[in-house]
Amino acid sequence: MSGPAGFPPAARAIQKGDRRALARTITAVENGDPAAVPVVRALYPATGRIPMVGLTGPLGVGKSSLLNALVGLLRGQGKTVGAIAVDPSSPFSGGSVLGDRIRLERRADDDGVFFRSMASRGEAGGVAASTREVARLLEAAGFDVVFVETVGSGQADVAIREIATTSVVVLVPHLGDEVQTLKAGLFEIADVFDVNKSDLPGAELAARDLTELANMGTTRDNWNSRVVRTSTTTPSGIPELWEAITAHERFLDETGARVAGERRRLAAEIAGRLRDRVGRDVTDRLERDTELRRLLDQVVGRKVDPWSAADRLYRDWYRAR
Ligand SMILES: Nc1nc2c(ncn2[C@@H]2O[C@H](COP(=O)(O)OP(=O)(O)OP(=O)(O)O)[C@@H](O)[C@H]2O)c(=O)[nH]1
Ligand SMILES: [Mg+2]
Repeated sequence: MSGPAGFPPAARAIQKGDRRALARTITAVENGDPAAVPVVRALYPATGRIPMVGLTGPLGVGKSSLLNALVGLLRGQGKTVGAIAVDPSSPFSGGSVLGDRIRLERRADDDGVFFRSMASRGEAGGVAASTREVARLLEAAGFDVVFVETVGSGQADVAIREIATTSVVVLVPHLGDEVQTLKAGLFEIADVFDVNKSDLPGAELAARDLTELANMGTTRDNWNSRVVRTSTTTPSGIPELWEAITAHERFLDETGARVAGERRRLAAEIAGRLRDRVGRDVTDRLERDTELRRLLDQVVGRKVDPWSAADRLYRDWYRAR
């Protein structure tokens, strides 16, 4: 997939708009195929400029329906759109909820749209890493906006925190349980709250509650979270949702928060990559290296505790070099 030292041909093909090269490289990323690495790396300089919009929220609130509606709106404006749907890892996903899920429309004849769903196998960190890489590939392929849909529960929203420039948290009327989810962390990541299914009763009240919550604080960058109401069935509120997203994107540019956010996300990425490597290396050495195997034996035998072992390793093996 890559030339000897130059720019990998697959990377060039992706930048020229070759959708098959794009799809093949995405598959390689998903499979953890090392052949994808030089391609993603070569394209890195061509990334970091477009809106990466996260759509997150509980199962079945209408995230995919909204994504379809937003794609329709943006295509109408002549914008091209890439979208990634990260499959729910919740055990409920195999049940009736999944059966009722909206499939992202294929739009096979439209080159200005590219949908891809990613299986959330493996641990959440792995999904976040490969989702981020796929998002970069989509940007390098020239799409004007990239959406990432995730189920906002547990670890899945880590992907959003690490990727999105604007995060939309989607909820529905009758917030009961969802408000608990908010307290568990979704609230901090929401630049925009969307009360979807606002054709159902209770939407106004839910929006009012959320506005109150949103007014209680600002996000890290001093942005006041916006609250909008949508219905994908009526349909209504879709342009307003997009306007709230672009308002946040403008805010990022006007205040310098875009660069600050990039720094934060990339610092986390570098630390994460290093953590993975060092972790793998230590695990490996603890079994293979004679001296370290002895150390592990002592921990197993309760002669040394794991804290001291880690301290010793850190001091002798990593800090020293
Ligand atoms: N009444 C009403 N139903 C909606 C609306 N938007 C979506 N739905 C329905 O809600 C169900 C779930 O929609 P999806 O778009 O698949 O929701 P999702 O959040 O992507 O679902 P998961 O990906 O499984 O978490 C479907 O039956 C939709 O038809 C809406 O605005 N009003
Ligand atoms: Mg969905």
